[in-house]
Amino acid sequence: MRTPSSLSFLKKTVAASRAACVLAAVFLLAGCSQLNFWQMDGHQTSMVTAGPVAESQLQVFYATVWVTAIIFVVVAAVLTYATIKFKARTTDDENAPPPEQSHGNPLIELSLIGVSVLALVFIAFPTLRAIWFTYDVPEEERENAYVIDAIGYQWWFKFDYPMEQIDGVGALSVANEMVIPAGRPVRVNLRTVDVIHSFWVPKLAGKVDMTPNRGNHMWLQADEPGYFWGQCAEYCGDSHAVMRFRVIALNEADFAEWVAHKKLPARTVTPEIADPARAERPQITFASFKRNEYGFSDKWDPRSQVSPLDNWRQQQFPHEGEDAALIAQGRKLFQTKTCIACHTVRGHEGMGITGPELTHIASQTTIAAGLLENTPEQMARWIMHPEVVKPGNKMYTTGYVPSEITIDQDEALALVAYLQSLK
Ligand code: HEC
Ligand SMILES: [Cu+2]
Repeated sequence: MRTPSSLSFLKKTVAASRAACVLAAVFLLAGCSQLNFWQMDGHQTSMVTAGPVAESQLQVFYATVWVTAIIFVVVAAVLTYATIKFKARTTDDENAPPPEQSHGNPLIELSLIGVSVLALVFIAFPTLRAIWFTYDVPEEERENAYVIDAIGYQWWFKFDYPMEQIDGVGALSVANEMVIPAGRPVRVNLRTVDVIHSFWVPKLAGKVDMTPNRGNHMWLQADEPGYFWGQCAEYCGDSHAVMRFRVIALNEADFAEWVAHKKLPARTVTPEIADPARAERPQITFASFKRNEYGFSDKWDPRSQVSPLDNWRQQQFPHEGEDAALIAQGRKLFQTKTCIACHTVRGHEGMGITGPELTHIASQTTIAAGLLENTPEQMARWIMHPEVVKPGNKMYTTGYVPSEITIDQDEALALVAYLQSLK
């Protein structure tokens, strides 16, 4: 039998947990508003889709949510009803013997099984349809599909364009920013040179693994031109969390122009095309690096007047005020600092294949696998201290460390001037 003191303890516990629930709800709401939860339109949301593959996956999600929500409401209602209706109200109730035990009601149990099976079938239909649909480009559109090979490296992505061959070189190759034609299905062949990675562009298509020694593929389509955030979605080592990329979808004419331009060898800045009178030496303010400070490119200010796609477009034009002499000095340093061992600048020096191709590095919006904005300051930060920006990255561990490479401020200025001239 319960003593009054244990009863009051019980009441206090109930009151305390009620207060805890209210507090938790307040924090949850505050947190959600912080995360733009209600709009659900973050860069890496899968709730706002931009193409048919992501859309079909979202529909599966909703089907599952509705079925489970209905189950939740029914079960919670029955539970609430039983709790209130049959609760012990008096001491007599509390001391009453337990009701007569039975083996249950066969009708209720059979119908519960029946309803569960129906619920599963209801979820299975859209799921199976989506599995078939997302597996490969639909038969009738396969002819029209564009093909890209995406290859995972610790901790960046390489994109080869087998449909765009360059004489004497092979397929067009870029890194970390995959440009695709909008309104056209794109088949992405997934490969990796090292560990398992996973290719994920939330607004365009769900995750598919890049598995060692086993080809994999997926497809996606961006209905309209746009700029999309992507991310490796399978833990792959030290810098997995900052192994990002971008997908830029362009209309047909813009895409053709992009391809034609990327096929060209690297741009060479001669004194004739440079205008040193306007040359302003970029002031590098690099001092120390803190996580999440300005420079991380995963945030896009929603109040910004420029869309991410327009920002990308602006990045395609050469900077004003280039200094041909400084650029030439940077190009020299690019050789003497052994950058050429891992990087290729097609038409200039370098035939490295273990790092991203840098032939047109300056026209990217990001560097270091979608981590930093591609500005002179951020590029200097990356070249001088890659290990601080991206723990364990191969440029540092297999390049700077064994070859004892250090880059000082002046060398960084020249290297950055050179790399920023590669449009
Ligand atoms: C040992 C090979 C190696 C050497 C040497 C090396 N790099 Fe790299 N570099 C890499 C790798 C690997 C990455 C990709 C790192 C990542 O994002 O995780 C990279 C990334 C970069 C990027 C960013 C590219 C992009 O698309 O995001 C730039 C710029 C760059 N390196 C410049 C240089 C310069 C300048 C030098 C010489 C001072 C140099 N690298 C030396 C391997 C190397
Ligand atoms: Cu990865």
